[in-house]
Amino acid sequence: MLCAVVLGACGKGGGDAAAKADAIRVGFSQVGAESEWRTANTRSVKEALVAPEFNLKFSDAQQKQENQIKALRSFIAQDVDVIAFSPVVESGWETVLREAKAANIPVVLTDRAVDVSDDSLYTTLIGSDFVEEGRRAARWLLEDSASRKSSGAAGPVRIVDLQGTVGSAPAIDRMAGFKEVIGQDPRFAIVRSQSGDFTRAKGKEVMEAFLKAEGRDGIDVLFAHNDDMAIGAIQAIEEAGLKPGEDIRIVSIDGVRGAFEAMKAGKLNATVECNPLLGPQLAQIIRDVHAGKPVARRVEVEEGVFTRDQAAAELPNRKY
Ligand code: GZL
Repeated sequence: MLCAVVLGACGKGGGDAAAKADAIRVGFSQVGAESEWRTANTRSVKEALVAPEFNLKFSDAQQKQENQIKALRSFIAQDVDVIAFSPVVESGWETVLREAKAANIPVVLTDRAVDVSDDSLYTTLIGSDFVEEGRRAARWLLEDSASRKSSGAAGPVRIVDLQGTVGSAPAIDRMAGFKEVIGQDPRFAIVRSQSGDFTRAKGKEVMEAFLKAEGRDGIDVLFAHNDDMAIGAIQAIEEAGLKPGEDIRIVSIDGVRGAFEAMKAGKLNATVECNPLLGPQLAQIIRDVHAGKPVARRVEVEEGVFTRDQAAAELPNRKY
């Protein structure tokens, strides 16, 4: 076992040994290119896993789990040194991860988690605390609602919830964190909840349906699980003749450039940062795993919350 683990961590024998000796062969399966966040994440990974230290095999799954499973099997067949991937959804990974383990290829999860019965099927997870991101969005809403003069309108603050990809860790956990803070508060009611799959186009489509179902005056707040869906929803709100950021208060998550531009224009009220720039930390984790060094089971990233009044000053500092 020890010998197998050392061999696994230190690269493979056979084949073009000289090339393998020079480069850590990494198979990376990315969710897709569905959002500004994902684009920035891909750029960060590709900039960090560069030759000659790394030999990166990168695959874009176009948000389809079957494409990710195919990619992982291809990496196993190519006998890479390390597999890294951002799982599009939490479930359905047990079999292919057992194949990677049987091939003695360590697996590093980036960004999103998996739900498996055997934690030894992956070495570590590097990414954000999505539950805390959901809590932060709800805490902003509590402060915002407290600071606004009560309109005297009867009943609770009516919230519509634009969820991320169904079954994905960020969608599940952001909702859990948001509900943990306001779910039991009678001053708030989540009146509609539907997935916009983290894309602008779907976010606009779902917001149009929310407005049609609830009526022009039936929505007070939009909680969007990412900025891209919020930006799509802003278009729908404007097309309905309403003022985003005023008639409907909007809080979303990611902190991408588009969100800061929307806040600067007064159309988005707050964004909870979710840092996509995981490349350098991922590269170091892969180096350590490849060298057989122990790595932390969970590596988190530092993040903040930004509001409309901070947008203009912060925009020039944004790295994604
Ligand atoms: C979060 C990441 C999510 C982003 C979305 O870490 O998985 O996926 O919030 C992206 O923008 O599509």
